[in-house]
Amino acid sequence: METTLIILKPDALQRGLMGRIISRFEDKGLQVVGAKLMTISQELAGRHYESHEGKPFYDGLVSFMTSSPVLVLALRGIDAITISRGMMGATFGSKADPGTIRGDFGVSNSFNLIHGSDSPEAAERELGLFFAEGELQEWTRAIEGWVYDCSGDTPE
Ligand code: IDP
Ligand code: MG
Repeated sequence: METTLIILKPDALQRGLMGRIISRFEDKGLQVVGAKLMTISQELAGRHYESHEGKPFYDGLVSFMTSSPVLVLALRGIDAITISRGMMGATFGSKADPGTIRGDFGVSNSFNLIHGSDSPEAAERELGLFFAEGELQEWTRAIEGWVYDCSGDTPE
């Protein structure tokens, strides 16, 4: 099982899209193991996006991400990182395919609704930035045995 860090960005909250976006992940079968409504500080935005420092869009990105509250989620599942990146769609709303979150809900290239970790290393680092020890909930869903085939040694 993999856990990934998702952020519903300020535009998703301002536009009232939180529930519809979370529903997509729940419908798919990913498990919510962490959730936090917060306003990101400049310092945290800088650490989260440190690999983009110096790029032309960096200042605008930090200012956008700190401008109003976000919903931070930790989602768990087999291949949760790749699955959720696929569900998010391409970075730019104008290019993202229909059927994806960015493709269905937005047209902007900078207000693109959602962040998702892009590798296991990034997920570990980003989960550590947003969730303290013990904040992720280890829980078994009542539906687990119907989301995955659990008849063998590992869920499939
Ligand atoms: P990703 O979010 O799809 O992983 P990244 O390339 O990692 O995309 O960029 C991080 C974020 O920076 C994007 O989600 C978007 O909000 C913003 N961004 C990236 N490129 C541009 C750009 O060319 N103009 C404006 N914002 C950008
Ligand atoms: Mg990225």
